[in-house]
Parts: sequence; structure tokens; C-alpha cells
Amino acid sequence: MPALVLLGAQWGDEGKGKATDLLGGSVDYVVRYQGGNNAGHTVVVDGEKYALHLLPSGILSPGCTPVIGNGVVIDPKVLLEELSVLAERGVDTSRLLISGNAHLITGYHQTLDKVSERFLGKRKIGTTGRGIGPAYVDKINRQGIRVQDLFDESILRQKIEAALDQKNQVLAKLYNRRAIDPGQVVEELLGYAERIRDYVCDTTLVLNRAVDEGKVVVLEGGQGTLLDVDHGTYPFVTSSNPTAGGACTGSGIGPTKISRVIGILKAYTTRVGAGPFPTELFDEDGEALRRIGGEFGVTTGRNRRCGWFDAVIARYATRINGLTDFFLTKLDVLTGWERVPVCVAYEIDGRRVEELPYSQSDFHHAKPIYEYLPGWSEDITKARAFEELPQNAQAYVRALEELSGAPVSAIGVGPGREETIQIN
Ligand code: 2SA
Ligand code: GDP
Ligand code: MG
Repeated sequence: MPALVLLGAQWGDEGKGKATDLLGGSVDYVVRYQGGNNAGHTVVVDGEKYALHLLPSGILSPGCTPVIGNGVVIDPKVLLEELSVLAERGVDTSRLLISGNAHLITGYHQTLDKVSERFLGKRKIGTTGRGIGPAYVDKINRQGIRVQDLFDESILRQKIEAALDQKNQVLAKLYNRRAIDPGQVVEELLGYAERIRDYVCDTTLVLNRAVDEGKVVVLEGGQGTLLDVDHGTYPFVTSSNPTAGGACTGSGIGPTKISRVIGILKAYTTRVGAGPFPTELFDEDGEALRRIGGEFGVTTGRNRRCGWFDAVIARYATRINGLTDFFLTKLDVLTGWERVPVCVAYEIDGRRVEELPYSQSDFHHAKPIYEYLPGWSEDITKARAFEELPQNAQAYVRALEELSGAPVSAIGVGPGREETIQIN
């Protein structure tokens, strides 16, 4: 069985963690391919809640090998903390594999993230402050520190000194901050090296062999399609490629080996941080979605902005990722509304627009055109087959499928592993 990709079809927090975990039992490898500990995936197993930031969700499934791919940026301190918290809760973390080519997030990346957001003031992106952007800047600028550098002290020292030469000038001149001592950064990183060493390998080789042997490999995205640095609502995006193409570069698995691309799609829409959001609600409906859906950031605790389902975005996600199917999550949260608005197109300067506009200013002016679908009031959290859903909930799912351009293969009706409807 070739590899499959599982990614966010909106602005993240669609429920990717649960979706990956669901597949976990039948999966041999779960791979993170981009992002870092800006992600927050919540998985509920037997009523126990796990919040994962850096580790792939597969770590919770015995028999599954979790992999941090080359496309990820790793904060080693966070990695070790997350591992020890899981170990304390009885999770076996020994199978983890980490790419030696993944880049590291250091304290100076976090400092730069925070000061640059402060500097931007009203124009800030609303980042998670975890140093993600600056770490990717260094990677592309060929000033990054990779996991493998931890095991060669002399190279590590040279690279950190080179990186900080420039950054200390920027910190002093632009942000009026004290210089960071390269020696201290080196000491801190060396302190992590031995605890990480045994996990590190050539993950591209391991994964390609696994695919060739017929093992099941899931490539798990962080964030979502609209946060992609190429295809998202730039500049209000993260600094990596959560879209399907990123799964190849971030794991070293070629596109011919990927047979399925699943888009995780929330039955309404949320967004964390700044940037345009046409269906955003500022009324009690938005408040109710946040409360019922528990829409608070897993990493930063921030309120998530909430709005109705946006089919323009879902269609775009289908196109940009070549989605084969959707996993529709949080349908249960919509229970209780008399009618549920669904955005089918935008009005932009008096024109009806069916596809996501490439122009940033057009997108900022987009107003949702809604169709209103009849709601349902029955509790759906116990439904385990499509036919057990109320007629109006079934019709809602079918309408979303039609509007979004790909079939729905599973539906989430609650946060728990078992609160899922599989559609064959
Ligand atoms: P960054 O930190 O550079 O990646 O921020 C850039 C933008 O990307 C958004 N972003 C996210 N959006 C939704 N969920 C994310 N993960 C956490 C979660 C978020 C949290 O699962 O709840 O706890 O706040 C995530 N990570 C990055 C971010 O809001 C910026 O708009
Ligand atoms: P991710 O970043 O895409 O993994 O998503 P998050 O974990 O940040 O946010 C999704 C939230 O929704 C988590 O709290 C999940 O436990 C929860 N969740 C996932 N699927 C469902 C569902 O079908 N119904 C409900 N009510 N909650 C869900
Ligand atoms: Mg999340």
C-alpha cells in the first residue's frame, strides 16, 4: 500500500490529530512533514486527552512508528519535554525516528519571532511565538542548524557563531536588544544532543523502504491549506507548506508513491491569528460555535475566530492538494441550529465569484454569499452509521460534498476515537 497524506483543508485545527490517530491502528508509520511546535493536535483516547505539538499523532498507537521528517523545525527542548510527559503517562516513545536533516529552533529564533511581531504592531501576523518563521528563514538562507549538527561540536559552534554574527547586529540596531552569546547557545544545544542521538537516522531511506515493502505510511500535515506559505492567505500564513506538495519535500517520499490525499474539513470554519476570513462571525452564533466546539488554541490558548462553513475554501483545498476525499469533523457542534448557513460563493465589488481569488485585496473584500440549509436538533454523538444521522444532517453532509468537490469518507461526531462514522 503506498503512502497517504492527511492534511488540513482550512486554516488548521480541523481535527487532524484525531483523524491520524483513528487510522493509527492500521498504520505502520506516521510522519510529520512540516511546521514545528506551532501545531497543536488534540487526541482523546479512552477519555484521556493528549495535546501533541511536535510529535506525530501516531505516537499514541502501539505498533506505529512516529517519524519527524526533514521538513519539520524542531525545538529540542520542547521535543524532550513532550517525550517525557508522554513517557510519564505510560506511552512508549522509544520508536520515534527523527530526520538528521530537520532544522532546529533555538532560543534566538523565538526571540526574533517575538520582537518582529512586536515591531509589526498592528500589522502583526499573530504567530504562535515559537520561532517557526525565523527558523525557516535561516533554513532557506542557508544559515540553519540541523539536527545532525548537534553531534559535531566544532561544526555546531562555527554555524551558530556565523548565524549570530548577523542576528546580533539586527537585534541591537533594529530592536535595541542585547547580543546573544553564541557560547551559551552551543552549551544549551550540546546538553540535548545525547538524549536525542538514538532517535536520529536517515528517515527518507527508512520511509521509502517501508513504502516499497508495502507498509502503510501516513504523512500528517500541521496547520492547514490556507496557512500554506505558497497557497495560503499570504502574508497571514505559516512559513512552511502544509499542502500536499509539502508532504513530498518534507518527507522525501516522491509523488508517485502517494495514492490518497485526505483533507480534514471542519463542518464550520475557524482561524487563529490575523488575516482575512470571509465567513467570520462577530455575533452570538460565533460565540456559540467557539463555546460548543471548544475553539481555543492548543498551543497558545488563544480564542479561535469562528465562522460558517466556506465552500469556496473547501473547493480550493480540493484543487490545490488534489484531494481524494474528506474527513468531515465536528458535525456534532452544529446540532441545535434551526438553519445552517453555508457560504457557496463570494461577492467581491459587486461581482459573484465562485473560486478563491488570487488577489490579496480581492480576498480581503470578499463577502460571503450564503445558502441556508435546514438544521437538526437530535443528539448525533451516538451515531455510528451515516443512516443513523437525522435527514437534515445527512443532507448537510451531501451538500458539503457536492460544493467541495470530493466525497466525504468519514464524519466526526465527537472528540473521542470511537465518535466517528465511516462511510464506504
Ligand atoms: P507561526 O507561529 O509562524 O506558524 O504563525 C503563523 C500563522 O499560522 C497560524 N498557526 C496556526 N493556526 C491554527 N492552529 C495552529 N496551531 C495551534 C492549535 C494554534 C494555537 O492547534 O491550536 O494554539 O494558537 C497554528 N499554528 C500556527 C498562526 O495563528 C498565524 O496566523
Ligand atoms: P488539529 O490541529 O487539526 O489536530 O486540531 P486541534 O486538536 O487543534 O483541534 C480540534 C479539536 O476538535 C480538538 O479539541 C479535538 O479533540 C476536537 N475534535 C476533533 N474531532 C471532533 C469531532 O468530530 N467533534 C468534536 N466535538 N470535537 C472534535
Ligand atoms: Mg491544532
